[in-house]
Amino acid sequence: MSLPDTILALDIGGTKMLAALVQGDAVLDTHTMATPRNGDPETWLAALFAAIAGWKGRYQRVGVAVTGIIDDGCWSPLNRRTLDIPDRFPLIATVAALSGIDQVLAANDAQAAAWGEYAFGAGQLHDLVFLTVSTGIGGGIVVNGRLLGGLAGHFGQFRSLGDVGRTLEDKVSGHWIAAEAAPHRPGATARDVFEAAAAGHDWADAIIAASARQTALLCGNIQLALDPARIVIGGGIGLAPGYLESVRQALGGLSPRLTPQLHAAALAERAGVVGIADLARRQN
Ligand code: BMX
Repeated sequence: MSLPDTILALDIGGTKMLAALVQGDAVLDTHTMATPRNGDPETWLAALFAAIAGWKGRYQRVGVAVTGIIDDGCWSPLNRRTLDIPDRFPLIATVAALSGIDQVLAANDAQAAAWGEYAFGAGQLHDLVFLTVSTGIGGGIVVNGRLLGGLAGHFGQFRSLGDVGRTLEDKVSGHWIAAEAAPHRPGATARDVFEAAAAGHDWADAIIAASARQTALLCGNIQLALDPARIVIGGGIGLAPGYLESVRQALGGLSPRLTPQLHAAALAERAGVVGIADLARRQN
């Protein structure tokens, strides 16, 4: 018999879609699919629900964390290079129809992960800023025990003068790392670049170091803006071997008072599903 607080949690990022059955911080079952880079989110979601059809009856609520922003139950992209979805896709209505459940909560993926890390992971109930360095760069902010919603935490969308049409994440993220690698190794993914760096290729080292310097600068600026007790770093790039250490090294010149306390995300790639499940559970 299923317990009343089993939540179906979905985390839809720019690279993969993760479905999980979650109780508290325990992940009971998972299913992963690559996020299609084109087409209609309705088709992707239908495919995901077909793959987990056997879970029907095991969950009573649904939480959906997505790359992009949610307004009035609708999902829109901020940066189409991270994921090219239509504006104002009716996410909550679509998931309610596919799941047959009307209690559906949707939120930004990094905000959901920030809550997961705060409640169950590296935050240990300390106020924090969570930063995911993944396909894009996302973030979430917990202040006085409250998760900020709306645009809050979208650090990847920061811009600099002179960068016409480009955002910070276009110079740091997995998407950027793969693009920088193309002249050296056509078709290489961000993961291939980390493997090449581990195998001693200087070009790969240089790309990762450039990304880590930008992330360090961002963390220093976040500290000045919000002075969080911790900055928790997650995402496929953020948690890749050696990355966090490179960010710490790049922060080396700062005075101790200005230096952020960096922690690796403890829930790793489960942070989004654990976080959105807890937020869905708390919803009346
Ligand atoms: C982008 C933006 C954020 C998201 C972040 C990380 C889009 C589609 N997404 O900044 O909402 O949190 O990427 O997303 O505009 P991920 O897919 O890399 O996890």
